[in-house]
Amino acid sequence: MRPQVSLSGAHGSPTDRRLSALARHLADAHSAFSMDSQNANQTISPSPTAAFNGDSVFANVVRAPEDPILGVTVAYNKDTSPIKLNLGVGAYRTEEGKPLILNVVRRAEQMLVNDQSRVKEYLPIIGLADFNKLSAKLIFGADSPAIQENRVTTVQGLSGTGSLRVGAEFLAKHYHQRTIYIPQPTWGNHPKIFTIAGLSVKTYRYYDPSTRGLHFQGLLEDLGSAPTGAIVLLHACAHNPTGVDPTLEQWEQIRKLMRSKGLLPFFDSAYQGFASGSLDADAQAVRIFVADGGECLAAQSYAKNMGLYGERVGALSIVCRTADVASKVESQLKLVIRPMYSNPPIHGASIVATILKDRDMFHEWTIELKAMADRIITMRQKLFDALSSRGTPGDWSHIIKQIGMFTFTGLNTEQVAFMTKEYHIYMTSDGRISMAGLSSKTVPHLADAIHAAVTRIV
Ligand code: PLA
Repeated sequence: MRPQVSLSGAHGSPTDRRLSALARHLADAHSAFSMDSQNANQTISPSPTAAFNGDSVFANVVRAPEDPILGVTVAYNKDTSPIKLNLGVGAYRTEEGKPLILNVVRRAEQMLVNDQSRVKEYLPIIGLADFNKLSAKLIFGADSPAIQENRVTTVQGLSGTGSLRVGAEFLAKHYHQRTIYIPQPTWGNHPKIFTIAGLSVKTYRYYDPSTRGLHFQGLLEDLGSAPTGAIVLLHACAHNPTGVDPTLEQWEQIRKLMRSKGLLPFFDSAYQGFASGSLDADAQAVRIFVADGGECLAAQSYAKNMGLYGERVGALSIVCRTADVASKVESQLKLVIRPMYSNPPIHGASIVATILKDRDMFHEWTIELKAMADRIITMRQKLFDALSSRGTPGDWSHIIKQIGMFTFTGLNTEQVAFMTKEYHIYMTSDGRISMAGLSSKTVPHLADAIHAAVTRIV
């Protein structure tokens, strides 16, 4: 029922008119509210009387399992053992086992804080313009013809995950093929991101457990039989979880095959610079696809390579055939973003832009980045040596052959469970360990645990 509102003289003074407008607004709000609550009763509440007799209207909600990766940290945090070790999530730790804030990041933050002219207004829907331009240059190369020809649109995203999600929503809405092929295995969040966005997820063979290397033949066969135009998710470098990347020659073959079938590449670049220590080397795969003039998408994350995990800073670029198409695509990306989170956060993107646009700071970043990559590579060697010296059964050379943040150990679920129970070592149940979470001090403990696991649990 609409409330009775009557104001005499509503057509009189400006005050009366304002009051009259307010009364109309309240009346409308009331009727809208009563409609909402009727709908809610019909569709959501399990019982119309639930709220009155003490039962929760959410009583039917089923408990969800923890996330397979982030849930490892939840379990780790509950463990009170002094020797516990978290090798689950890919988060860089120093030799002292501490999270690292890069010096260049601290410097950039200090500059931002000291700059009194900075404000905290909303960013545009697509984010910080400087950040977007510099991010495209970082991944495609400063001299990329696609950038010079304005064929690239870049929007700021909520780190790698958010950028993938925006790209996926855009494709589900505007691309004619709704099937995306993802590698088997891949980062556990990929299938969820793409499915929830409305794409249909299929897999292509990627990893061969018998060689602990790339299943190149299987990959070519599976992409070769994918329907024309299908989307293909490619890890730009440092494949997660396997640590196995195609060689440049293999990338070239993949590119030829994909272009001949009109498959659309969607690169996930979460580890640029983290794999080899070189930003350019780790972007090679992306760049050979862009160099042929064809189209592709790329999601970038600054979580790992700048250590900005919690700042949630990343970018989505879509390389198009022409500048006109790129600008139309950008207009539609805005329509994806606006109802999702309106516009992205300003702080992390400002840090990145500050570093990328200053030659000295950029140089300092590359040095710190290389130090992180090198420390991870050293940990690979140390773990390999420690297992060799223990005479641990099996071939462990994949530890030094694999690249990036993770080693895909080949340990099975039972062995992982054993290591967690007996040694308080936490890792994902697929046997992936974050090499970035390891230090010289903790290598012997891990090697002991692996040795015990493979000798006791076969
Ligand atoms: N893509 C890949 C391949 C990743 O491994 C990750 C992070 C992301 C995207 C997204 O990262 P971002 O949103 O934080 O930028 N993978 C981590 C963390 C490091 C995670 O699972 O969220 C991992 O441990 O696998």
